[in-house]
Amino acid sequence: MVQRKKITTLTEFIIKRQSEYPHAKGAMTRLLNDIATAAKIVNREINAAGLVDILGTVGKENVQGETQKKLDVFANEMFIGALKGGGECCAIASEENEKVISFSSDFAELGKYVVAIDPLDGSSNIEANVSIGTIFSIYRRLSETGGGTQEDLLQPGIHLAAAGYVIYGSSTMLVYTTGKGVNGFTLDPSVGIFCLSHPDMMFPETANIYSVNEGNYIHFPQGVKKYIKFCQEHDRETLRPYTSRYIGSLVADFHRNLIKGGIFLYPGTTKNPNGKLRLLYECNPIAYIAEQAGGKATNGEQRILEVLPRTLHQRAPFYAGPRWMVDKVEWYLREFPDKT
Ligand code: AHM
Ligand code: MG
Repeated sequence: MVQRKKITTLTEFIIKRQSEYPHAKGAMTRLLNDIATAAKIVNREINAAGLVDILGTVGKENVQGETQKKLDVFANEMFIGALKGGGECCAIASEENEKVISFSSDFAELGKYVVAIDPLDGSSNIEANVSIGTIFSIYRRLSETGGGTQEDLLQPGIHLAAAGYVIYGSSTMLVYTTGKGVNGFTLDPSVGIFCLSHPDMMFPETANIYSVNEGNYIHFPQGVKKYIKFCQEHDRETLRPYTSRYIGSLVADFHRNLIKGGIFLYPGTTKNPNGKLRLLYECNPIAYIAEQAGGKATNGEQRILEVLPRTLHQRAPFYAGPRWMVDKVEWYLREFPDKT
């Protein structure tokens, strides 16, 4: 008889984790479930994206007479709706919205969490059928009553209660941490259930990938230029030259590097000293996962999770990967500072 391994679903897993906290009332469990449910609906729409041209173009009516929405707008509305309806969250900051969306309720007590979300990161890749993702961060609110505020969301990453991402790739995965390791769940599309497929994810000990948009090389800080040259040098013992891999979709690039071993770099440039990625929606959650997987994330000078956010959409240079690789970039940045 063929022995099958017992499948652990995402819901089973988070409930089991909740039981490790004697005073937990299940709010985080419900919140993560709300995110997973919205992710499944977004996943369905992404999978159908290639049919949009046949069924009706974006902005026009489709065959059912419904107006087609751009996928990033759809994803944003889906996550906001799920979190609002779920009741465990009192405010959301989304990369798609300028201001905090604060929830109010006349009849129910508002949830004790706030969520920062990039509903569809890398969405410019959709038309090329390239992997994209959702990135989320969960904090406990600081305010005591009413709807959540901007201050609730401007907390440094060290105060994260949970963070994760969903990758819509060759298969769809949800990867998350609540500060006790990183676990990955693959969606079984036939039944619509996330199943534990990657328990206790850690960066592998050996790593030889570097991921950076080298088209910007000329504008990079000296230290990064030197580090890239270091990656390209020949040295058998340290597996150099490293392999260069860059998708241009943060979740996909980071996820590959987590599985195969590699560093992700999005440096500041002469034109944009803070780089491109957003501290709240992209850097902090990925940094939390990187650290929980035995790695490290920095802006080149400071641990990402210790940066105090001042505005919702602020950007930060970002380097994340195995600890020893990030240490090396930091060393180059220190040794080869830019002349001011
Ligand atoms: P977005 O939030 O507008 O989708 O941009 C973020 C994306 C990241 O997923 C990715 O790492 C980066 O932009 C790629 O930028 P670039 O095209 O400059 O290399
Ligand atoms: Mg983004």
